[in-house]
Amino acid sequence: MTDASNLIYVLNGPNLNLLGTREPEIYGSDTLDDIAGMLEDRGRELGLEIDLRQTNHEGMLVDWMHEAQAEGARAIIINPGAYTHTSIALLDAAQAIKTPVIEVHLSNPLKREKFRHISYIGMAAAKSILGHGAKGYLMALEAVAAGEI
Ligand code: CA2
Repeated sequence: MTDASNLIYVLNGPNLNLLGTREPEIYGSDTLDDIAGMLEDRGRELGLEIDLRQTNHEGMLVDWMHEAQAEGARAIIINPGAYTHTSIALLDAAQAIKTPVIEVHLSNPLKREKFRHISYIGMAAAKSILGHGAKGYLMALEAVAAGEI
């Protein structure tokens, strides 16, 4: 059996495949591939393996969260995109698994439209990192490495 205790799932929700192509003033200009590269570089230094994925489908995120637990992953870093603000299914998934979940957002939804102020998954997240752009993903990784999560 492979040792997954150093495996980090980095899950990304709808439209984040288009990151870097528009609204750089809100989301920055890094693409998801850039973010994957940064995490893999830092992960190598920290002895953590990164499995970064993106989907536009809510149920796929739920399936991947279950998979992370089944595989024995150390943590899930997740930017659920707009599902953050709508998905009780993601909240239930985070509550149903023991794998710790860190919520990351490039922008700070609390400083944006009111409909972005609620985060369902945030209610079950061990930590939420908002408004630090791509660096927020690295901050999440550092928190795992530091044993904070
Ligand atoms: O700030 C974040 O990371 C968000 O999760 C991004 C979501 C938004 O609905 C949340 O409120 C906050 C939107 C993702 C859209 O992704 C794109 C970004 C740039 C270019 C194209 C798509």
